[in-house]
Order: sequence, then structure tokens, then C-alpha cells
Amino acid sequence: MARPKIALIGAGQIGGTLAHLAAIKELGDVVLFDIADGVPQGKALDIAESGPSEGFDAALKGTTDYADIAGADVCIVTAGVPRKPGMSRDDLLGINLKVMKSVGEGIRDNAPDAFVICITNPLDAMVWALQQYSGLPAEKVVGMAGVLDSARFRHFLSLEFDVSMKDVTAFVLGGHGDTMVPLTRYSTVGGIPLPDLVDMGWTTQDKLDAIVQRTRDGGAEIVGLLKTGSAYYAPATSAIEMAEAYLKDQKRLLPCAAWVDGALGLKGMYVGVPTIIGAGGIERVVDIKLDRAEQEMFDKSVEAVRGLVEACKGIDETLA
Ligand code: A3D
Repeated sequence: MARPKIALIGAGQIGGTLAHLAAIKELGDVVLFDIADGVPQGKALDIAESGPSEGFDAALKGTTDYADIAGADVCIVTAGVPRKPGMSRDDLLGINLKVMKSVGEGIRDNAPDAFVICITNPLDAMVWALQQYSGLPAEKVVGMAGVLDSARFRHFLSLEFDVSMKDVTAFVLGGHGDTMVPLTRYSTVGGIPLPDLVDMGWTTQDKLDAIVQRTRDGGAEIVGLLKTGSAYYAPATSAIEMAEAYLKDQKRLLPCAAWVDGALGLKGMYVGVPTIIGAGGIERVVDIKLDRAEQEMFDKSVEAVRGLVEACKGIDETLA
């Protein structure tokens, strides 16, 4: 049987890391696409040359021609620009919306059966636009943010409790921005919810609040340190987790920016929610119950996403 084909649209910091991870994990053959001629070809060759040491056989190809992504099983989109210190994700909207148009059309014309994972910011609005421009079914177009935001939360929690990251589960829902909603009640250490751990004296509410805020600011913390761009190792790992769930029909429960129509009281929009990812793409949106305080935070986040989608419609009237 032929290996799955993974197309990476954008061969920058995240794109290159995705290519290396996909090859090392032997998820399939990799095509790196970018408009900057030479960059995708150079990265593909460089990564291919790590094959003998790493022991993978995946084929890697770099290209500036959309025809080369033909028949891709998975497309991961990082094309566009990242933010610099002082910028918010929302500042990227105008420029990255234009990029989503060309990428959406490229995927529509060459890989219409792919499972598409968008990473480009501002995430929730860009994945919505990408679905519109590509015309692919909504359950096959999804945004990566919740897996990364939850991974950051899990990492900080594991440091606070001095326990393995493997035993910390966490949920971050809502839009991928300053209003994201880390849900402490649904986050656990070995099944023990965080509020119980506060009662047990493992941490204090103040410390937990600080960790929640550090999670919300997790992207900006790295932008501030790097100064030249944004995070790329953990974002790439998070998207690979989602791609693997699809390719291996793992039925993973992962928080993703998915099309929600009915669950959590929402009517037809993209936002971060718990989903099941399997061979059907987004097979289910998990309709969890929120308490009043959580619902207020979630509503605020949903409003922020709606505002960005309206801004997209203001820029391109063809968007419905
Ligand atoms: P970067 O290293 O600049 O790579 C972006 C690549 O896109 C560059 O190689 C460009 O040449 C390429 N590109 C630009 N326009 C096009 C186009 N029309 N078609 C194809 N390729 C194009 O950025 P990066 O890899 O660090 O980040 C990529 C995106 O991911 C940015 O928008 C970031 O803001 C975003 N990001 C999202 C998260 C989330 O958690 C959602 C995390 C980190 C970064």
C-alpha cells in the first residue's frame, strides 16, 4: 500500500518542523510547498538527508507548484506571516486572509479529499476563511490551537505539581487569543480535578490563577523571547498529533477550532471546542456543560471570534 501523502503549505519555521516530525514518525511522504522558491526545496533535501541517521524512508519534496500536492491525504497550512513583539494575532488578519484565499483555492483544485489543519493566525477566523475559500466539507477543515494551548497549560501544571506531564490532562477552549478559556474544572492530575487539588493543598488558587494567565499569554511569552517570530516546535507537534489521529483513525478527544452547529449553544461558527478526530475528520463535537463563570468566559471568547470573522467579511465581500 502506498504511504499517505502529507502536504505542508508554508515551509517556514513551523512548516519545516512539521516536515521533520512527519518524516521521523513515518506518517507518510511529505510535500513542502511555499511561494519562496528554494526554501521548500532546500528544507526538503536537508530533512531527507537526516533519513539515514533517523532510519526513515519517507520521500520529501519541496515545491512552488500546487500540482505537487495532488491527492494529499492531509494538508497542514502555516502559510502567511507570524507576529513580532508588540503585535497581537489579530494584527495579522488582513495579510493572512489574502494568503488563505490562494491556499484554499490551491487545496480545492488539487487535494479536495484531504483533511486540512490550519495553523495560520488569527486562527479561528483563518480556518473559517480557509473552509470558505476551499469549499471542502466543514468536518474536514479544522484549526490547531486548543492542543497547543492545552499542552502549554499541562506543562505549567506539571512544573507546579512536580508530576509527569503524561498524567496531567487539560482543556483550553474558545478562540485562540487573549480570551481563550483554560477550564480548570475539566483539567486533572491523574483524574483529580484542579479545584480538588487546591482543596488538598497541592497548590493555591492564586498560583492556579497565575498559571491560567501564563497559559493565555503563552504565545506572547515566546514571541517576547525570540523577538524574530513566534513559537514553532510545540505548534508543529500539536498539529502532528491531530494529523496522526486522522491518519490512524485514533478517535482522539482533542480541543480544536472546529465547525460548531448546535453544540455548546452555538449556531454555525468555528471556535475551539472538544472534538473527536478519526478517519472521518472531525467526527464529533463534544457538547460539554459549562458552569456560569465558564460560560461567561466562553461567550466573551466567542464574541471576539465573531468580530474577527466580521472583519474578514469587511475585507472580502465574497465571503458569506
Ligand atoms: P514563517 O516562518 O514566517 O513561515 C510562513 C511561511 O509562509 C513563509 O515561508 C512564507 O514564505 C510562506 N508564505 C507566505 N505567503 C504564502 C502563500 N501565499 N503561499 C504559500 N506560502 C506562503 O511563520 P511560522 O511558520 O512561524 O508561522 C506560520 C503561521 O502560524 C503564522 O501565521 C503564525 O502566527 C501561526 N502560528 C499559529 C499558532 C497557533 O497556535 C494557532 C502558533 C504559532 C504560530
